[in-house]
Amino acid sequence: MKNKGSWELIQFSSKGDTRGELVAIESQKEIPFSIKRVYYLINTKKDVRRGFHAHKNLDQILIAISGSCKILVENHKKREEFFLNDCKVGLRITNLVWREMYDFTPDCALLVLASQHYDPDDYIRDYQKFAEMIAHDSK
Ligand code: T46
Repeated sequence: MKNKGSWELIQFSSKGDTRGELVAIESQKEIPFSIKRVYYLINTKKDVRRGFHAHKNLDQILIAISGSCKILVENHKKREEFFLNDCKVGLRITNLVWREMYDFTPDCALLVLASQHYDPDDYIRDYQKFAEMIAHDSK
């Protein structure tokens, strides 16, 4: 996969007029891959942290459609925290990136656009194993 172990913010444009706004997102345009799956996290309880894994082969875009949450991402070089509170911004996370999501507001709806169908075997849930994989991969 191109851009493995990386992340970036993607700004979506809004087609606003006097009635309000509309944000359109298309595969291979705003989204740099073909979208095979869409899911969303809602009603996440206060003080809950989710995620705690990386993926072997998955590109995703996370968008806080309403409310806000924080995302911590980590690759072989650095850790970075993002505050997602704008439905016109997506956080793209490629494979081999550890992620944790937390500080969800009660109204947070975190939409995720994914490049692959759901595959439990694609998850790396052991942080030590993840650390070994990225250390090996960066040589
Ligand atoms: C990720 C972050 C951002 C499915 O049945 N289908 C699916 O497509 C997904 C994503 C999950 N599930 C089931 C598996 C579990 O029984 O939904 C339950 C919760 O999934 P999980 O504990 O993996 O959720 P999070 O919030 O820890 O992580 C999710 C995604 O799984 C993951 O790929 O990058 O959101």
